[in-house]
Amino acid sequence: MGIVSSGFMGRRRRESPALPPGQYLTEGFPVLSAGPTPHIDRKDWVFSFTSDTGSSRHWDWNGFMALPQEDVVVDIHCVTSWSKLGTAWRGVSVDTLFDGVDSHVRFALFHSYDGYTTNLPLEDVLGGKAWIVHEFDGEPLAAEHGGPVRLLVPHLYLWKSAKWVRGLELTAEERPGFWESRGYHLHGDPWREERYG
Ligand SMILES: Nc1nc2c(c(=O)[nH]1)N[C@H]1C(S)=C(S)[C@@H](COP(=O)(O)O)O[C@H]1N2
Ligand SMILES: [Mo]
Repeated sequence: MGIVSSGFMGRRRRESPALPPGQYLTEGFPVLSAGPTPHIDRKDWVFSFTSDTGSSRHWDWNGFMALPQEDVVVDIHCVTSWSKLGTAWRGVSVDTLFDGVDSHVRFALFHSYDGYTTNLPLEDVLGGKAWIVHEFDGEPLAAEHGGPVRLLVPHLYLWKSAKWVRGLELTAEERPGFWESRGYHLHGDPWREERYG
């Protein structure tokens, strides 16, 4: 990248070692959804975990809130080039959902209440890398950002952080999700600029 004379730029892009290549900082929190925002009542909300053999476990709202909760502060990066640093979330580690699960498959497909899906290798959601979150900045997660509950996978582009998440399915093969089957990269690491497949 060359040096751009500042007079031509409406707003200078701030350089920061915390920013992956091609990203700029935003203080706001843009909303990006493929369709209308679904409104899911907490009393109707259920999260389902389905194994590759078809067995499943479910958490309703009270069961989910009774799981160990974690507070995480992380940077998030959207493939449309904005990044937001130091965002604060509260929720359940995906590791907790896997307690007692003995799986031999390598992939998961996450499903959402709006029909959205996204595929993730288990190595990207286990080991303290991903959470099912219900609070942002100390407040219940707003519906447009995925409330009551969304997936948060901060080390990958934000399209992987499925909003209005309703479950995960273990799969032997990697099955491309909504954006991954429409040209986005299967993996989505912002530090490697894995934007498109
Ligand atoms: N269920 C669902 N999750 C979704 C989406 C969606 O359309 N439906 N959009 C994805 C995309 S492309 C992005 S960039 C982020 C945006 O999250 P935000 O609206 O909270 O900024 O949500 C992701 N999760
Ligand atoms: Mo996106």
